[in-house]
Amino acid sequence: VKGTNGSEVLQWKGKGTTEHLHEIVLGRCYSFITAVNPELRDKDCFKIWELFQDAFMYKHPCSATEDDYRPLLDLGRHYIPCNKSLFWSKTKDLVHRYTQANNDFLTLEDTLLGYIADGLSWCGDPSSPGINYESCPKWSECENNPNSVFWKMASKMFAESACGTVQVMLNGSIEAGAFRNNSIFGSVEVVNLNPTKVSKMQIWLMNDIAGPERETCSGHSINILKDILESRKISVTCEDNFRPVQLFQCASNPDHASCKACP
Ligand code: C8R
Repeated sequence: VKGTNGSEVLQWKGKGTTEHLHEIVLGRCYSFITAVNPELRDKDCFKIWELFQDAFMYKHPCSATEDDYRPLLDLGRHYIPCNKSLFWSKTKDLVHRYTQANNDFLTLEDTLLGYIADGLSWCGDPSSPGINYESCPKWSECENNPNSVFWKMASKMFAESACGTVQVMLNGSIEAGAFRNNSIFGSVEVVNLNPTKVSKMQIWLMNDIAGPERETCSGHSINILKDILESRKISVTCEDNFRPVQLFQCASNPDHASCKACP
């Protein structure tokens, strides 16, 4: 495959860099600091784009490192109030429908860097123009690709900054189990919570409204998560199909039995 100036670019199995990445990153950054969280109005969006592109452009997309992203993450980080952090795994749509309507909780995508990068794909290429718009490595091709390294690092930073009571929204309808210790939630966030700052985790275990209900709060993988947290001196509660969240599932499935006021 030829790059825009005719030179050869590497070929991968994942989708390539999002078109108009530069404009999207800048646009999202300005919209975040002006509309979503004006307390951050002094962040330098132009510098954020520069550090973002410095992290991956002209680099081989299988050798991304934490050092590549550190300047970006240092500049992009900001304060997150206690008791608001909401983690998730395999509930991406539902959790964001909920946080968009409820200001009591913040996911990583409700912070500046998560908001900028959500849904985007990017990777570099050693030859000109330094960005591969054709394809990017999947996780199965190489673990240390620019997207994975970014999300792991941003997730670690998000977990480290949590305090008070935190929440996690898990999916009880998936086959692999609601809690998987190889997910980013299981492998990065749980282990980077600071027990001197975080006293409690509330688990919201959501099932797809039409089922299947593969796991409840007494399930095997939930018990593993409870053990890990309790051994770290973080107390745990778990609620099946937390009603305030279930109501968002009901919005798109109002006739289902569990959506009736008096079931
Ligand atoms: N987090 C991780 N990955 C994220 C992300 C995020 O906020 N936002 C996006 N778009 N992604 P999953 P998980 C992308 O298996 O592994 C944080 C990444 O490409 O459902 O447990 C967040 O704070 C990533 O590979 O969940 C949350 O608490 C998948 O989506 C966990 O980590 C992750 O999809 C979720 O990570």
